[in-house]
Order: sequence, then structure tokens, then C-alpha cells
Amino acid sequence: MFIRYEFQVKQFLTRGDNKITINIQSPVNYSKRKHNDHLAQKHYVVPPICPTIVQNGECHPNFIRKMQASYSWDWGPAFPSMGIWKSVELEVIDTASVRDVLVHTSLDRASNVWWIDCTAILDARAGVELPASATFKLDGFPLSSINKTLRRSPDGYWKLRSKFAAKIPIPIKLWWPNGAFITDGMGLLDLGRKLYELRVDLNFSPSLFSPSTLTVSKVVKIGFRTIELIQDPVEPEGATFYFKVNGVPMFMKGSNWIPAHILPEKVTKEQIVSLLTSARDANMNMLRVWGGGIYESDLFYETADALGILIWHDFMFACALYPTTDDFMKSVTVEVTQQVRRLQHHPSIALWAGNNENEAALAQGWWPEIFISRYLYNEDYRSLYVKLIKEIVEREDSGRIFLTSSPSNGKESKKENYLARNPQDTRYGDVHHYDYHSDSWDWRIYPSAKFVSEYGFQSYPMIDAWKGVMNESELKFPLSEEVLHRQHHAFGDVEIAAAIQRHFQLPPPGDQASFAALTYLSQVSQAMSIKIQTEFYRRNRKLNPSNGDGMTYGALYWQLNDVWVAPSWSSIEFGGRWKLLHYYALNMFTPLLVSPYVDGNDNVKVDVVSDLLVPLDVITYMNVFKLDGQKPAYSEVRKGQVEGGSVVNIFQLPLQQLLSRAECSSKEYCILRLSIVGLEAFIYGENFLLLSNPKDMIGLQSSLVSIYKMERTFTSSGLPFYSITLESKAISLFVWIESPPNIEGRFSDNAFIMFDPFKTIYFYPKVNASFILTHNDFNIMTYN
Ligand code: BMA
Repeated sequence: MFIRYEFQVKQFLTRGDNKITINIQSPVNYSKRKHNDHLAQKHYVVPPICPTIVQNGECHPNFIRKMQASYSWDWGPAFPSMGIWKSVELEVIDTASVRDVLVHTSLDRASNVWWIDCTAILDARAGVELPASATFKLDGFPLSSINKTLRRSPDGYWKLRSKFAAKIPIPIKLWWPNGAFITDGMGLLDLGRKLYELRVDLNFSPSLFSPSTLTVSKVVKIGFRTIELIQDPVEPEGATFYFKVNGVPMFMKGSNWIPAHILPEKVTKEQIVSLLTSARDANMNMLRVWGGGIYESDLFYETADALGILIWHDFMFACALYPTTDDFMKSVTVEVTQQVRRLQHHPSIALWAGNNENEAALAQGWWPEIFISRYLYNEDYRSLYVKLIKEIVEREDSGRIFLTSSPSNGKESKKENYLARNPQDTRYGDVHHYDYHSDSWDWRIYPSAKFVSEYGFQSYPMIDAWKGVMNESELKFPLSEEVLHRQHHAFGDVEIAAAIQRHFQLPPPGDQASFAALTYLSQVSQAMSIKIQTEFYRRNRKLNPSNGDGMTYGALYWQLNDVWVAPSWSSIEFGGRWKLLHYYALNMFTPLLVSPYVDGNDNVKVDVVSDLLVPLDVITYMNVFKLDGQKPAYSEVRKGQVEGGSVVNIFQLPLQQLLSRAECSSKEYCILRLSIVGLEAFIYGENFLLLSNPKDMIGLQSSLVSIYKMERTFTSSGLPFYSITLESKAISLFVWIESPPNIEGRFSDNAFIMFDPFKTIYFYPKVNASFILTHNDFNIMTYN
């Protein structure tokens, strides 16, 4: 599934129609056979033998190079599909064709000149030698010409390499990830990015095969940017782990990408573009392509290049140990070489990582076999990721960052020969963090790590999504057998219920209304947990000199998308509809964040976190509201400058004092509202702080949010959208507005706390349809 297969068919072709017959075996039987062969020859198993019972999965995915999650996962069903999932082409090569173009751009800072080191990988039907004459052009400007006789490399390809300076008569515009902002005095200005066309033309003089001069070409789009992973020692122990892009340290904000469908061949271009655009629109600048999925389509990386989404790219090995038999290693060699050659020119690719959690699995002894044959597994691990994959990456893509695993201790893991005793060490590298037992709304439970590449909580898709896949009678609470069947994470439903119950009451047993309330509360609970955790990571940017904590520079929550309708950690439902969490992501990843919290000593603190590249003068408003009022009971204003890429504390007061200033009898009566505004009155962000759990709040009124006014207007490009003014009779928590199930679209804001009597939001339908929506088409839910 991960390899492009090439077969020489010339000798079989006959004049007229030709028929190709392909025999396809069952992947499940194949992997079982491979497992048995391995056991017979090597006398040890390679765990896990089968997935956990609750996954209803198939066994031994680690013995076949295929999407590992197609044998089931804790968020997905087992559909180990078989067949051809990409195009089949008959290729006619007279002389040679350009298979891939490897590009490495580097900046000579002294002369401010960009160099391009370019290697064209040629596939030819020549003998060992291939006389080649080539020109390289950047956006149409010829940059280098070369005439050479190439010799075939041991891998069967010919390599044509040229290094040249990208001196073209226009200044190079850099490639910046999404959200590299400066200000122009009127608001934020995104530095954006430019993609350049790099074209390789191979010219062949007239020959026996072609009487005229023949040119074969390949064009790739490249970007100019530098990216470094800074791992400098910190005192008293640890190392930084942050990305510097174009010389600027940047906090990585994003999520984890899984395949967009359990049958990835069914994914449409629109789905890929829509999911990546959703990531961009939620202020993300990085996605991690997770190792249990697939190497995505060219379109995926082209879109990431265009949107400025950096890709942390795992190789496709996840949550398992793997065999190292000759045929397996040979297949991996081809896979990694082909995939790196295909993808490495994309400026969005930030790094390669050997696998997902396989180092952690060994260190933590995920399967009993590890304790019996640890030595063998360690050897296999190093053979595969260190001796094989790392070497291929260093050869094919020398400029790129490589980590042997995620999570890992980064550079530090070399000291332990790439198998650390604790790859989850918060002082080094990245960590994956899951805790379903503590209070997820308490930021103090979260680890002060350098980079958190996975963290998350489950929720249920909203009832409309379920209605698409089930009979309505199955949608009730307590959950029906059918709904329970889709939960593939052991104790997942219990954990969701417990998380809800910590802060809310569970809905009473009942039919659809109860089920709808449960799904909504599960999403509120998930969104709040991730918001609180993420804001902590963003605030935690400073180094704590006493213990080396702090310096957190990355937060990629688990997981962006879904492969089917089921409970999962995703922020976007299968089908593309944003969950509450995705609207929260948009706010928690905002470039200028105002983040309130209560510290361990019961002080209310407010930090401003700036991801801008420049300083900015801002005004922060902090208002305490009584839960039964719609006017502030107490206000504070702070004015000042925030440095680019910094965190500043702008407010601090003991909670009790703040409550008495606002005349709140206790914290259960009040709530905090914040906004951060530029001097030109541009609102950069808003936020809130619940001072108590919703179930303990006193004074909340029944809010009865309704649509006060709705207008259909048109964007400058002629697309219809709706301006919706909501009215609320009281402070309203977690206001959620939904479009009709058949009309997908995006709201400008959703899942908010409504403090004022009126609030205007916008709805952008996805399709430019002629229908006209009315008040009754929208469904509104609130907590109170
Ligand atoms: C992580 C991932 C996935 C998994 C997720 C949720 O460890 O790497 O394997 O789906 O946790 O359990």
C-alpha cells in the first residue's frame, strides 16, 4: 500500500488488446501467514498479536505494509481492504523520465543568497550510462545547465545533481507557516508564503528511438524557508525542543492527522482541502501525520504548502513492534526511499519521525513478551529505525530533521542508543500525555513538557451525525448496544461520563433528547479540557531556572479528524462538521491570547501570550459578571506593550479579593470575561474563566437564546452568507448553534459564552446553493 510498483511489461505485450491479470490475496491471511513464518523461523512473536477485544479488530497488522489502522484502532473499525487503491498507468519511456526531484534549499546568511541543491532522479531504459543534458529553471528563469554522462546507482536509478544559487531578478519571498504575523497598525498582517516552480528539463539528442530532440520535464513547487529544531541544554537538566522557522522561534499549534476515511481511496479532493483549511482556519501551523495511517496524496502536501501547515511526518509504524526479516526490510527500504523522494521537496515537511510510540511501547513494556525477549526486540527496533530508516532519510533528505520515534527525547535519546528508559521524559523532546482520571479542567495536572505532540479527550459526535448511520430508536441514553459497539477505546464511555459528571449533571435517562444532551455535554467537556490544557502549554513558555521546567513550544492535540461516526478524540466529525472543540481551537490558538487562570495559591492571574513577530500595544479588559446579570459587576483595564513571541502576566489578585470587589458572595456566583484589543480598537481575542463547576454555579438563569434577526447577504465574491443576531435573556453558557444536517457550513463563532443580550455571528454555507435558510432551520443549544 505504501509502494509504487513498477513492472516491465514490454516482453509480454502483443499487438492489439492486452489483458493484465492481478491476483490479490487477503491481507488478513497474508499477515497471519507472515506471523506464523516468523515464529517458525525465528522462534519469537512480534507483538501485539491481536488488538484489544474492544476494538473488534484483525490481528498482525505489523506483518504487512499497509495502513495499520485498517485492522482497527481505538477510534476506528477494522476494514483491512484489498485491491488497487491508486491509479494504474502504462508508461512509455523512450530514453528517460524524471521520477522525482529532490530539493534542498539553504540560506547563506552572510551574502543573503539562497542555494538550491537539486537532484533529479531519472528512470531510464538505457544501459548503465546515460548521457544527459539538463536545465533547471526557477519560475521560468534559467538557473543552471548541465551536461553529464550519468551512471546508474545501485538502486537502479540515475541521479543528476546540481547545486546553484537562486539568484533571480526578483527578491526571494519567504515561505512562512500560517500565523506569522506582524502588524500594520490596523490589525494583523500575515507574512504568508510564496511557492516557486522549479522545473527540470532533460534534453536528449536525436537517437535511434526518437529522431528529433526530446525533452522530458518535471515541475515541483518549492518554498524558501529555514527550519531548525533547537535542542540546547537547559539548567539544571534538560534541553529545549523548539522550531526556529526563518530564524524565529515559533510555538507549534496544531493537531494530529489520521486518514480522512477508513477506506482512504474514497477520500475526495474536497475533503482533504476542507480538513486542511479547517486546520488553517483554527490558527494551526502544524499537523502531525500519524504513523498508523498512510503517506497522504500529493494534493495533501500541496495544500499544506499553500496553507502554511508544517507537517511532522511519522513513518507508517505505530503502537507495535515490527519484524526485521529480509523481505520486510527490503520492502521498507523501497517504501521509505520512494516516499521521501516523492515528498521531500514540500516546504511544509518539517521533520520525519521513525514511528508512533514504538519506543515508548518497549520502554513501558506494553506487551508481556517484551519482558521475555527484550534484547531481541531492542535489536530489531534499532535495525529498523536507526540502521535502516534513519540512514535512508539522511541519504535522501539530508537537510531534514529526523527523530527515531514520537514521543522521544530528541537528541538526548542517542545517549541511550535510541531506546530511552523514559521516552516520555518531560525535560527532553516531545511527550504524549493522556490522563482520564484527574480533573481535566485543572491545568495543574498537565506536564510541563517541552513539546506535547499528543494529548486529548474523547467526545461523541452530535446527534445529526449519528442519525446518518443509525436508526433513530438506537439513539438514547443510557447508550444502546449499537452506539456502544462503536466505542473502540476500553472504558471510553465510562471516562466520558465521569468527565461530564465532574462538572455537570449527566442528562436523565431517555430517548433522543437525552442522547442529544449527552453528546453536547461530552463535546463541551472535551473542548474545555483541551482549552485549559492548551492555554497552559502556551503560557508555559518561560524557563523555570530552579528545575528546568517550562519552555513549552508545541501543542498538537489528538486528533483532528475521524474515519467514521464514532466516539473519538477528534475536533472535526466524520463528514467535516466542526465539533465544539474545533471552535475552541480557533480561540486557544489565536495569535494573541489572553489567558486567565487560578494558580495553586488561589490567585487569579491573567497572562497575555503573543505569537506575533513584533511588539504590540494592547488594552486588556477584565470584567467580573454575576451569573444572574448581563452587566459587569467589576472591571479592570490594563494597557501596555506585549513583545512578539512572549508571555506576560498582566494581572494578579487573590481570588477572594476579586470576588469581594465584585460583591460576589462566593466563586459560585460569578464568572470572568476578558478581551484584548489593539489601540485601533481591533479585537484580538476574547476569553473567559469559570470560577466554579457549572453544576455548582449559583444564579444562572434559563437563558432562552433565540435568533433575533437574520439576514442573507453576499461576500465580495458573490457567495451568500447569513448574519445572525442572537438574543439571550441571561448569561448563557456554551451556546451552540447548528445548521440543518444537510447544509454544511461554518459559523464565525460558536460554542461561546453569551454575556451580552445580543451577539451577531455569521454563517457561511459550504455550497453556493439557492436555498434560503430561515430561523427555524437553525438549532440552538445552551447549558442553561
Ligand atoms: C495515541 C495515538 C493513537 C491513539 C491515541 C488515543 O497514543 O498514538 O494510537 O489513537 O493515543 O488513544
